[in-house]
Amino acid sequence: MAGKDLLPVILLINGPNLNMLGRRSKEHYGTFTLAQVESAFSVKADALGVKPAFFQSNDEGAIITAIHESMEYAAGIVINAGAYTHYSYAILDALQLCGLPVMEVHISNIHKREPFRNISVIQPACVGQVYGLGLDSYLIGLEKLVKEHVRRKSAAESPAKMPAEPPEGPDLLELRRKIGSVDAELMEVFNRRMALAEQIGYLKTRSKASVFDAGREAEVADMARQRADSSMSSRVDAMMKTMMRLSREKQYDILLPHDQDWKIGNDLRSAGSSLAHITRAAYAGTGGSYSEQAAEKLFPNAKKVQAITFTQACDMVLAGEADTAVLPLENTTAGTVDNVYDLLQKKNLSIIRSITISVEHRLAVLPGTKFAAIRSVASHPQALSQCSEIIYQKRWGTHSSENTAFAAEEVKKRGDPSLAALCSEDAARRNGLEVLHVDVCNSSLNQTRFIAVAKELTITPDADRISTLMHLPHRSGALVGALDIFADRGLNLCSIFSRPIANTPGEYAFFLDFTCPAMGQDALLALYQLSSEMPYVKVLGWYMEE
Ligand code: CA2
Repeated sequence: MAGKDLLPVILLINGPNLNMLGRRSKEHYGTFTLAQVESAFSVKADALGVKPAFFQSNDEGAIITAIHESMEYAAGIVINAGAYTHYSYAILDALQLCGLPVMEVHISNIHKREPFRNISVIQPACVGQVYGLGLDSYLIGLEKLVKEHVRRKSAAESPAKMPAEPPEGPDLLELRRKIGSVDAELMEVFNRRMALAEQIGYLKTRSKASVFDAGREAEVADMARQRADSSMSSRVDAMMKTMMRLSREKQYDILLPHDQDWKIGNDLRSAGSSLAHITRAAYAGTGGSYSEQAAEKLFPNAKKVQAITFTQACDMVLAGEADTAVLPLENTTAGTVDNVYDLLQKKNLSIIRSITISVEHRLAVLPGTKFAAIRSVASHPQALSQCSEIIYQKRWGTHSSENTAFAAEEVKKRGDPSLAALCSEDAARRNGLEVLHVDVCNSSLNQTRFIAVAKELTITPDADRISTLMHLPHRSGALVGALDIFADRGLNLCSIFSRPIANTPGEYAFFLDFTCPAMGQDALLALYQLSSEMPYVKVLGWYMEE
């Protein structure tokens, strides 16, 4: 208790009729109740490092006694003496004799009301007078009093800088109980705010006004910051951001079913739901490439069509020469295949399926070649980086090829025993190469994730992953804000990646993937919100991950 005992006590006295706040005369005294005044006063007192005490009475004598008694324990008084302000010399005397610093406060602007209210007879006993700010008069009065007039029992630093002593035993319980009751109040206020947001949502179904209004949000944030202790500004900002995002979410819940013009929603709803039309699957590489293996696993009945590059495979789809192109997107060791991400940005293609396959590179040489004779290796840059450790150790030179199967072909064509290929077992066999039994991969768990892209968006009933592409606004916290929208809807982020946006230096496109069932309402609502608030949002696909 030692730390607590050191806290100066500030007594808040409310005079006659103030127990009726919130019930009548709302034009003068607002809609808040005395309980809300006391609760806001407590929060402010906590932030200022003082302990609040409360007294209200409609009786002059009782107020005077409370002032006398406060001399025993209080370090200052904040008083709204009600109508006694204007004529109680008895209260003036009590305040003067108690010798404590006193701050006079009024909810209304007493100087702009009836002449009798312009006069305060208790003013000579007070260090100041705050009026006309509604509930804030109490809080500002308290802050001024504490910061400028209250002598601390400990000569130590200010409470903002002085961390509270760690609570022990019963104190912790007591503090938790208090937090519990603050939380209950918070929930009441939260419910009220959400109910108002809901009403605004319904208004906007008619007015079509946009849900996000940066100017209005800045105003609300400023107002909140002004009501908080300056040391809490950034926390108040974070809380208000969350509050406003949740309010917007409530409004989007209401607006989505009424919005027939939402382009993404209409595209998603009119997407195909079957992959039966996929009879030709393009892949980049020759027979035996990992892309061919992925295409075979994804579409066993489709005819496999070879392309030289990833771009060519995509163009075949766009030209109608293939129904899908199977492309590698990321590898557990070597990371992302950046130019496939770039193709997803540039080409108007949708992801319709994805699969992860184990990639086991082999060291393939001309028959009869000894390991020691190898001087260089050929493969796709990804494969070279997946085998970088042995390449570095053996000081091998590297030749980059379009894909791993081409590398095997190259070794066969050149007939040079010092050149080996890093390729699949299948590619080695098809080119008559011999596989040397050496571990070449940096990691024993080497997997590559492939995607199949098509011209039309197709959402099969077993879809469980959504891939999106977004451009974010130049605002601090924009990425966190976008992620929060998904998190608030309970959606799991499974991948995030960014690439520069072509021709706009310094700007990035974000690829965000989430797990969620086909056409799940939560995902639709998150997309609806994002497409309303972000400069650019595209659904790259909603598909099944094998
Ligand atoms: O503005 C203030 O805070 C006052 O001190 C309030 C006093 C008034 O007599 C002063 O002139 C200014 C009275 C408060 C009366 O409170 C009511 C609460 C609910 C309904 C009617 C009155």
